Amino acid sequence: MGYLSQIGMQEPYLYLTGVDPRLDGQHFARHRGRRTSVPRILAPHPGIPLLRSPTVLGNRLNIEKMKAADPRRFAMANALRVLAMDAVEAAQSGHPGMPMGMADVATVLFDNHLKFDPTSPDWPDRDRFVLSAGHGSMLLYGLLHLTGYADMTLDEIKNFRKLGSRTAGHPEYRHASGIETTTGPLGQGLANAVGMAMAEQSMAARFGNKVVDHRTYVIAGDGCLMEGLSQEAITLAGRQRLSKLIVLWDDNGISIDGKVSLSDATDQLQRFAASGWDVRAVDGHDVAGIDAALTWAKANGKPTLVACKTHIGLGAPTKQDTSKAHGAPLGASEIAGARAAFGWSHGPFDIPNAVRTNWLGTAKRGAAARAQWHTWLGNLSNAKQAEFARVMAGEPPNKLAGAIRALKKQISADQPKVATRKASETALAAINPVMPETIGGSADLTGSNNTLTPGMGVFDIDCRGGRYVYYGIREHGMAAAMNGMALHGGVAPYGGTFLCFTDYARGAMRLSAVMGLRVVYVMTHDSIGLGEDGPTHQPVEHVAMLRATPNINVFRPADAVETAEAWEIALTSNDIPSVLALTRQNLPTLRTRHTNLNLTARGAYVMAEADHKRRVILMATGSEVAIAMEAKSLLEAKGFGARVVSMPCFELFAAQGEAYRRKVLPAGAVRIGIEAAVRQGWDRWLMGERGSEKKADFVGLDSFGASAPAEELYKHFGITAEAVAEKALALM
Ligand SMILES: Cc1ncc(C[n+]2csc(CCOP(=O)(O)OP(=O)(O)O)c2C)c(N)n1
Ligand SMILES: [Mg+2]
Repeated sequence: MGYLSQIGMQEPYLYLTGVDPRLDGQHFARHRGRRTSVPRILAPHPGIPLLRSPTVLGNRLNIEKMKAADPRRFAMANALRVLAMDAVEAAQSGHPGMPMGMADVATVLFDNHLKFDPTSPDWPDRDRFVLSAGHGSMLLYGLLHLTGYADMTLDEIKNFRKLGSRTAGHPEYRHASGIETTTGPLGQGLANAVGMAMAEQSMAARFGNKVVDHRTYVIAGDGCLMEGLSQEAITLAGRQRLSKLIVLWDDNGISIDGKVSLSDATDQLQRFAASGWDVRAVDGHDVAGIDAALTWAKANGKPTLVACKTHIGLGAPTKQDTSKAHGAPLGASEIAGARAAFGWSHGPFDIPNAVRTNWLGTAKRGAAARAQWHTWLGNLSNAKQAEFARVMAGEPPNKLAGAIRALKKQISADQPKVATRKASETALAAINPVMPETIGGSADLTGSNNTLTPGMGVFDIDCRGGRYVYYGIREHGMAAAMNGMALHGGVAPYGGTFLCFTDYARGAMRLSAVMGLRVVYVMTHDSIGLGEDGPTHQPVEHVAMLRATPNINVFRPADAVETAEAWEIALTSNDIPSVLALTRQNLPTLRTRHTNLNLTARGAYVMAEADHKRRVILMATGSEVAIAMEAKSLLEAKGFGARVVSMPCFELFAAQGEAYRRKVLPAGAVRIGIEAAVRQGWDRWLMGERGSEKKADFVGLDSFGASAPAEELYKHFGITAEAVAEKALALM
């Protein structure tokens, strides 16, 4: 049986053969020196059916055909289209074109495939639906409203993009139930979905594939696929053979600047196929074809791309198929014309009851599946059920606190001289056995990031119970996948790279913060202290940049005890990501007296009190706390009392009450900040908080570092105890 008949497609789609597969329509025409209407070839890859692009759908005649083919779904899709047009018009901003083009695909997905239950939006075994093309937010809001999510009222739709509404310009996680992730930065949703699909597999390995058996569906646009991040996501998903990941590509050939062909000639089907995906092309307005393609996608053994050839702004008389439909209100006459084309006689925001009933009916399938799921869950032992509930709620295990306490005690007794990246490995070796939901990994720097501990096993196609992910050299993809895992729930992701390559992961790290996700970034080689690799690898502005980002805890622990404490905070903070900036070079243990209290949780604390009358406060983080301790000795030897304040986490210190901050940073003394990085971010502690400009200085860096052994670099850049003591003396 041919592919077309398999997915229920007939006229006017033809197999094309004998055409140079490297040439799409435009290239072909240009090749011959003139522009003709040579059809674009969608699938010129051996084994992939060649389809001729639908060229006429979308005009009046074909809208009639769509109606005739399936009046019920046609009307359901029109409801999505008019809600998008009307909401964007009311807001006088937004993106109507994408929802109008993808309404038919979304209708078929929700009507016949997606497993969801609006009465229980967080039901763990629901399918995940990710609108990666987040600018088409009205498609998601329309779907949530029409399928009966209680918090997505018609008023919310009418208040699209208004302050305080659930219907933000782009879908915001936690603003409304059914929004699985924040999207808008293109490509992120697609990459989140990879992590969701991995988490599903991991959870299925732990709890059985009856209790955990769901798919992840993505609607991605041309923009999502053009972003570099998509390459990382696609190749990771292909390598991991995430067969329950299904991407529906809104192949409308249009982006903001005009035709996609202005800037891209990629054969996406070949790209995905080359990365290990199964791929199919379908007419995105042919509901029977979409339905068949989804049935096929669910059955195959690889991640699946369904390229849905659509018309952006379907039905808009002059704006359809143009970038004018992308991101602006269509205007009254276009809206009226589209309504006429659809045969839609209802006013703005008015959805006829029959259509509403059909939409509400789509939720029945999920309700039945959820009832069945409860039976499966009930078949697990009580202990297993409790464990499932615990990990889904993101609660740390009872044993975690004890494990950290024991480790700290051990470190204070042994007083090892180790790099904090090594201390992090030691902490993980204590944590991972008592916290089975952790999923670790590294972007090809496992041996440098020290992220792998014994017994984790490797997460792989035949070993979904493995807890270590070889992410490959995909920092951004790793970060976005970790976001997806955290969003999915049930797992606690952490992943490593060099702190300098925060830049590569930044887009997704920002979204960890925006969404408030428990994701732990293990960022090693955190300063010039990494030595010989030189300026390209030596972060100087990264800690400042991370601190400038709201809602991230940035830890720069001074020794192995602080490292263990930072891990405890990171894993028990369920609504904020954490960055652990860790050294390559060895550091002494400074916390030699054990206390059960997690001092790092205060953000800053007195590491060593002044012996003589306090004249100086030395504030430092990470590797520079040891330098501050040496400087203290130099000053004390001269009779000047110096307090050393370790500041492993600015954010947590800033969150302490005034009384505590005053205790740590009292008025009067000279203040020196020490950090092998740029000064930005330090002035609050140096000059604010009862400090004064005349009595404050900073020892750090304002250039990119250099290539040499670490010790030489510290001397070269003047980050030494002597330099610190000198600056303090100069201010007294
Ligand atoms: C990372 C990122 N870069 C740029 C944008 C701005 N932007 C929003 S939509 C869009 C075009 C996307 O084109 P496509 O996905 O084809 O959407 P369509 O026009 O088909 O709806 C751009 C550039 C963005 N949202 N995210
Ligand atoms: Mg597009």
